[in-house]
Amino acid sequence: MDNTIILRIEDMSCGHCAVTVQEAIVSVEAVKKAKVSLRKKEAKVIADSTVRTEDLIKAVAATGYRAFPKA
Ligand SMILES: [Cu+2]
Repeated sequence: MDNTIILRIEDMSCGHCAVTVQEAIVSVEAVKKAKVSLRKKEAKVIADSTVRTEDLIKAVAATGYRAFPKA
């Protein structure tokens, strides 16, 4: 079963930021797909069940942006 995780992303200011965040999220092993919306300040992540939200947040943080879990 796949998990869908929504993250709130802070500090993005343009399309490049969104691409950077998206690539960081996709680089996390369990992630299958990620879609980042600059307008909504949100990332929608499809991942397998082994995914850990904190790993996603860490991957985003490593690129200089902040991610927070969204219910
Ligand atoms: Cu930017």
